[in-house]
Amino acid sequence: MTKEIWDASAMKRALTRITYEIIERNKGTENLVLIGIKTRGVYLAQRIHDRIEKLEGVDVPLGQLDITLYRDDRHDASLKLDPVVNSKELGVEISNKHVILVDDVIFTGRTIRAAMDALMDQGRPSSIAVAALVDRGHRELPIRADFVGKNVPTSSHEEIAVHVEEIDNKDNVELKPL
Ligand code: 3GP
Ligand code: 5GP
Ligand code: MG
Repeated sequence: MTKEIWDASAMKRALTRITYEIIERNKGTENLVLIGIKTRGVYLAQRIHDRIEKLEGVDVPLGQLDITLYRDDRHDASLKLDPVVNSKELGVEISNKHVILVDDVIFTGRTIRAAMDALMDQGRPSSIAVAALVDRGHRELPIRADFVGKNVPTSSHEEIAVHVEEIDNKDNVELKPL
């Protein structure tokens, strides 16, 4: 059975809170760069960008990373999904910047690891932090999110559906059986 965890207004509030937290922790917006991870992370990063612009009047550089999952059939016992970086084209300069990676869901941490590799191939950021709308647990690497909308403990038979207006014609977060 699908359960709605957040409706559109709760999701908007969480993004607003995350935006304030980012500005507070960075002591402003200096040297800040937002990088959204495709697909939905890009739209969430855009929203954080727009909120920063409203609050601080600053147009923070906004880039994106194309990381998708593919089924790793090299070890078929697991048949797990592994992230691949499809394009390292970020669209922004990251050297000496405080980079915030934005994704909809953080799960095993492998996507963030791939994203960090891609970033560090292209420059030397002063720092990298992670913002995720939902942390569903099950980390397989020593990686954490610095800014979290909500921690949602999930089983391996469940997944989180994050819907965004831009793609899904609605904003909400649901917990669904696989
Ligand atoms: P999204 O980023 O556009 O939301 O990251 C690749 C896509 O895989 C994501 O798209 C996400 O929606 C989808 N996905 C959904 N459920 C899972 C899951 O349980 N594990 C993984 N690895 N990806 C999932
Ligand atoms: P990772 O396991 O690498 O942390 O997550 C892999 C990718 O799949 C990330 O982009 C993450 O956003 C997405 N993902 C993992 N689990 C879920 C989930 O339950 N729902 C959604 N929508 N995306 C997920
Ligand atoms: Mg994602």
